Amino acid sequence: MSTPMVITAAMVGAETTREQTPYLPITAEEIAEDAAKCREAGAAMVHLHVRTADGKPSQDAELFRAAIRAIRKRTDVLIQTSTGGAVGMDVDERCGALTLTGADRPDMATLTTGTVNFGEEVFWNPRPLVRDIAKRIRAMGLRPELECFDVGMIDEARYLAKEGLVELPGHFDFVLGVPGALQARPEVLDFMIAALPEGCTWTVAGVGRQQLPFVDEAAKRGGNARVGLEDNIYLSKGVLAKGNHELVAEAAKRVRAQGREPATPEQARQLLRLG
Ligand code: KMH
Ligand code: ZN
Repeated sequence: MSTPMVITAAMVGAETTREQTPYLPITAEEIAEDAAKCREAGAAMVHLHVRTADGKPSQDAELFRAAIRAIRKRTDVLIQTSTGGAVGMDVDERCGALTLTGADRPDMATLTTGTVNFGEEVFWNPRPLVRDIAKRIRAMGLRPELECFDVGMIDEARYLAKEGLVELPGHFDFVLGVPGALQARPEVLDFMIAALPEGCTWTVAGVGRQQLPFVDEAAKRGGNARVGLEDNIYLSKGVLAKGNHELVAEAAKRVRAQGREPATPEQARQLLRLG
């Protein structure tokens, strides 16, 4: 039997707007309703950003708390909160979700291990800032998803492990296709996988039109995939996805076509060593 495949739904993000798609969830209730549908469609985890009532990207702890509570009221999907936020946010703002404790604590948090061009802007992650976020994640007893927008960020994770700030083997997310960064091509994915430390697991998040094709690429290679409105708003050319769940349903179809099954949250917890 092949390993179940973890589908993560990156539901909100910081860049997608309601002008681009009316199906972007913004309020806690909208996020929770779509998250429950994502779980039914095959997602084991959601990657979470939050927004203010007027749709602006935010990392506010209370907005995260409301979204996490609403999601957990409806579904058992795992919740991975963003520490990336939006470009230009400072470290305390980015780490809003890392102040949540008890029943509101997320299951996982992202950790981007280096700086990268991000369209016309820069997603700023110098070593001292990455160390700071890594320490906060570790202090909460969480394991990070090591988000890598380029291959050097994998080596940087090794460096952080030497400093004792992250544990290896760990779980990586390759974000491929951000304008100005590493693009989504199959040979790039092979190179990223080959660069991983022994025993690590990985997810690939293809941005834009490469999102769904990279579910196939991940399934073929024994990896995991991320889909969702953070990275792509189209189900097919010119057809908007009517919510994250439609992208998850399409991903699950592709996973099964490759002879694998979408993982449950419990299986994902085991596979990603979340304890
Ligand atoms: N919005 C991007 C600048 C993360 O969630 O950790 C960064 C991002 C990464 O989305
Ligand atoms: Zn994100």
